[in-house]
Amino acid sequence: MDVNIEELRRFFLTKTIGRRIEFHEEIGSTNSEALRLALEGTPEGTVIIADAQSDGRGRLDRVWESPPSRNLYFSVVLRPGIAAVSASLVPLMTGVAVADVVSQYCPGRVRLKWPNDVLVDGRKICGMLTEMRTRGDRVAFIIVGIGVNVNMARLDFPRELRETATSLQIETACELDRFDVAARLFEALERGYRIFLGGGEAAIRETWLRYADIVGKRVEVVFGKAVQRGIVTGLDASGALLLEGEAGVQQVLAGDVYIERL
Ligand code: BT5
Repeated sequence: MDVNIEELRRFFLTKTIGRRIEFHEEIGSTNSEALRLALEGTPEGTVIIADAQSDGRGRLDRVWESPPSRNLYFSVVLRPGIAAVSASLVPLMTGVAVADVVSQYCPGRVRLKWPNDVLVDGRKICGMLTEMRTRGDRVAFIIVGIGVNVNMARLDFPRELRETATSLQIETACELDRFDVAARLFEALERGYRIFLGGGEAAIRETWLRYADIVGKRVEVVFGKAVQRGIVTGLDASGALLLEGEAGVQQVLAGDVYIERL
């Protein structure tokens, strides 16, 4: 794919996100490259974007399918200069930003699934991987990695994902310009990040919960061999999911959430 980075830059109207952009035809993982550059001191807002990833990463060593010419794979370096304990809302802020953009294409059909999948009518269209490094008790930097399926056709997905994954093209029946989608994502992220830094955590949690539509539902959360069950009552200040179960209210910090069908 022939991408002129200067032309690309004209798409983006943001001040911070994308102030430095590195484009790669193919890379292992944009998150790993962003991590490397962040350790070298690259400024906040640096974006690593790739046409394809040979080692696209999900959580817990899972694979993110990242074929060329179809989708968006990018990672953003953030340096919020805050205490590490305050950083846990960054993934939720990112989820809200992506859900807002996907909603521009699929209004009313977008849901967030804790911790951070974006679904359209129940199918996964985007995954996010947030990685943080600390210095003492402060955040040194956060890498926010985002993969959005833009122009994937159903048959482009491996067989095992065809029922569970989707793309903007499948949902809208239109081929989209990936960089136009990226520009919208950068703007939404910049807006969300400003709200986060300005103390808007409560608004982020509230919007996240609206997209998740999960409060009051009975869920099962699986993390390795551990299973937690209960009814979702909300998110605590740190963004942990709160479950009311037999043993009272428990905090869920990690895992995959399944809504129990009654
Ligand atoms: C995620 O993990 O959803 C995080 C994915 C983050 C990907 C971005 S791309 C840019 C940046 N660079 C990286 O290396 N990563 C980030 P998780 O919740 O663990 O979900 C992974 C699961 O989603 C897999 O096990 C599959 O079931 C499914 N999956 C894999 N590829 C998919 C795709 N393209 N679309 C939808 N589902 C997919």
